Amino acid sequence: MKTRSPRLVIVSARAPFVRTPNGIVRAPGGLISALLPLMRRSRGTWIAAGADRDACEASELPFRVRALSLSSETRAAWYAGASNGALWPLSHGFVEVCRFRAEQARAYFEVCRAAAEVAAEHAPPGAVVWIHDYQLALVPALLRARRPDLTIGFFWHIPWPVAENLRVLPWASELVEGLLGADLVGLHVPRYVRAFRDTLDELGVAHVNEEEGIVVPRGARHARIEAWPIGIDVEGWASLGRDESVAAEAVHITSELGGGRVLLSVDRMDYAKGIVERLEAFERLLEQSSEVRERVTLVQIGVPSRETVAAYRDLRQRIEATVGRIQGRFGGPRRKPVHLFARTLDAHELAAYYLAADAAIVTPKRDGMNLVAFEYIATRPRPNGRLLLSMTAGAADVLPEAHLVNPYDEEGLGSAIGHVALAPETANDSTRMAALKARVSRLSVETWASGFLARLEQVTQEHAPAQAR
Ligand code: GDG
Repeated sequence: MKTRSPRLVIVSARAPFVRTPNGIVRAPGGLISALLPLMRRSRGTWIAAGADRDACEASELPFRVRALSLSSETRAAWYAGASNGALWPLSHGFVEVCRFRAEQARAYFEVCRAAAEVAAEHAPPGAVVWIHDYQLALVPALLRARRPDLTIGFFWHIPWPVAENLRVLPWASELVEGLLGADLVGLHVPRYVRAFRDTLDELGVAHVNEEEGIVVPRGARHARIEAWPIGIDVEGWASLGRDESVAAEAVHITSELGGGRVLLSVDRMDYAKGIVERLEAFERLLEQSSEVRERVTLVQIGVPSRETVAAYRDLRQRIEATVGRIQGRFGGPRRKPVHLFARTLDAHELAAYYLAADAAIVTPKRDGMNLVAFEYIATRPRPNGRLLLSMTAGAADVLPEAHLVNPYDEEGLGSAIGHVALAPETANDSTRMAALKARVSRLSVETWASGFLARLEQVTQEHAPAQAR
């Protein structure tokens, strides 16, 4: 199987493991959740650009992890600056949050060059190199210049920015040219591929539109851009959901929360996830409905994230202040309408919350895909519970049976939360959840990774020259 090939090299910003006060633990976040099962089974090399070298060396892994030597200034300017202070907000439509600084752009170029050099050094002849995400977008072209023998894939895990927004990035052309060094660029859903096409039009890059995606001729070769929706480790989550100790913990959680209805949200603390807006919508429901006041509890798991970026520190304060205000207005000695966990839970605990929740409230303002929606569905052994999902998340395009909501519509968001919290579950809900379970099963991370890698090898073997328009 292609995914077990020792010739596979993965390049990402973060390492699969990080050092914490409790020892070396799995790093949080969707990308690691997706790639770890794949790399555990392979004997390749993982190049983690921004990783803690000690954690890489100390962890006992069935594959090699290599870190770059970056100064703390370069790392901060690349990661907190150009990546999370510019590309992340730009891609999620938060243009006013973007800060474009020349020294941060220089650091971004420098880190991409360094990652390309390490990949060029470690990749065996003819290897497949799979580069991940917006922090490393220039690596494909830089690596190809050094090692034309390699097959290069890239996956962009966040939304592709609309052309109008990308226009304000001072190095938009370099970003796109960097990506076009890959043989195959994957985005989550077709609407991001359409946005990429708009970008090519805007930049005047010749391309051919095909049913599977876009073909961009690059001299003797061509780059393809296609939609490859990511999935999760379906069996891993399902087996946690069947675990007796997890089920017992779920019963315990429900009873500790007072035995009423439980709503669950799980996010990194990120402004794109719409956490404050969701809390405010819940606060309005508490104002309006005595039933919500008496019977409904919202559990918000909010893993602290990117706290070196000011916008994230401000967000955490706003979240904590909003939860405090709700508690002050509606809480009492025996009743706490919102529980906020500002920490990472272990997978067993998280699975118990997925089981305990009558509904998952997944209402990001914008999200590349959103794996929490998938995990909630996969963990539950039976087709019960409800998923409330933003129409602006990539997941909405692949999970159409969810209860879809516009996270920018205040009244709509409030009434949708009220509905999934209080309306008795019907046969229609269980039909919808059964359909969602079938979809999530088909979208496993294994299928995604092996499908992408097989397609990558296939497109590099196609020599027919593309006809540019
Ligand atoms: C990016 C894109 C895209 C969260 N809290 C805990 C915990 N988590 C895990 C979840 C899930 C992951 O983190 C979050 O994944 P998401 O997909 O929701 O979001 P991002 O981190 O923003 O990921 C996203 C993804 O890449 C993949 O392409 O879907 O759109 O933004 O797996 O389970 N895990 C544990 N404890 C927690 O407290 N164990």
